[in-house]
Amino acid sequence: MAAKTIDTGVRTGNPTPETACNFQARTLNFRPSMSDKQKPLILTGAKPSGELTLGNYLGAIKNWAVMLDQYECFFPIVDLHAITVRYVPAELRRRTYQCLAQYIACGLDPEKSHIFLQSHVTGHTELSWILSCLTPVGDLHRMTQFKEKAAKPGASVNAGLLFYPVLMAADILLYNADRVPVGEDQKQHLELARNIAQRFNQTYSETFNIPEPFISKAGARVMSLQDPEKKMSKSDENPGEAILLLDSPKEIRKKILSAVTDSGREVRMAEDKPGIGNLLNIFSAVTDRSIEELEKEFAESGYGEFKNALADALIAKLEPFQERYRRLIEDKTYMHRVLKEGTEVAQARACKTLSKVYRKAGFIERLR
Ligand code: AQP
Repeated sequence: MAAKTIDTGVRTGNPTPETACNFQARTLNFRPSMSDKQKPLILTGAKPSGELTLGNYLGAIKNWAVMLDQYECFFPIVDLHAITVRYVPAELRRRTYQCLAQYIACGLDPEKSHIFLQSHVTGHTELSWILSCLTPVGDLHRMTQFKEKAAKPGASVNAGLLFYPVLMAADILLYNADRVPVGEDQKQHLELARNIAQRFNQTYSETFNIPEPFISKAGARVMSLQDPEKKMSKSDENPGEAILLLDSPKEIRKKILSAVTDSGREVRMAEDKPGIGNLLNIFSAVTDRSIEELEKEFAESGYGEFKNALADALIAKLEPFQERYRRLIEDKTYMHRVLKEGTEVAQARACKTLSKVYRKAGFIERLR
């Protein structure tokens, strides 16, 4: 096979080539602990393309926070993904810090996980290029998120928007993640990442784990408050569509009370009740109570009483989070330390994978 004839033989004892990458790994002297070595690795992140929403929290971050003991956790803030749409540089910087403080305030403990910025680790974009050469453009054109974003009025349909899922595949494969916890909206991208990994393994020989999606049932897809057929997003244009994690109690109540509901007045899950169904899902995910229990409790209430109770639950849930956030966002020194430590571990692992990938793909090792 081609891969065998072009293999440079590093595995048989050749000295490791000097690269910017492995230089850093050596200087930082990273050694994973025994317990970390034995744990499966998860990797997942959010992009600082706007303020984090309740959808990001319930569909993703809340579930990551309970995985800290069971997995070795890599939580990048995927800032390079945030520039596929028009953006303001100063806003990106502000939102990146906000996202970091919100990760920690949501319970992603930096002592038990590796939190870093995608743009701080050499390897994401390099691997993405190699993977893009194995990805049919037709596969990318089929991605729902691309189609939706490209169809928005005034959208700039740049190559980055199309190649976004390849960069996402690189984010995952660079760390050889075993599992990727995401909301349901990212399932298609993850499937593509699996296909790309398989294609690389078949073309060059076994290199990547095939990552498994991990989609929690509760909150898997939080829908827009104004259009329950569409998911809640950071980039929603109408502020009434999404609850932001930093919304004030007044804003939260106003958004919930004006959320679209359906005809009738019964609070129950039904095909013809997508608006109430979405609010019930949110209520259930926020309070960890079952839908049946909530349906029973609000069987005699109208929508108004139900919505007010949901607003109360959300405000109570977000209050301690917001207090932690306010303390963290003021402490840049602490945030920089978290990023530095996370980057060191991530970079060491990324370098290892990248040098293996280059070798397998037939590149000559960089010389010392
Ligand atoms: N509405 C949602 N319901 C459940 N999960 C969601 N996620 C996002 N929206 C929902 C999950 O949040 C994680 C981080 O998402 P991301 O920032 O990487 O990108 P995204 O999915 O594109 O999020 P947004 O909010 O829709 O951003 P924009 O508007 O900028 O595109 C992911 O695990 C995602 O599944």
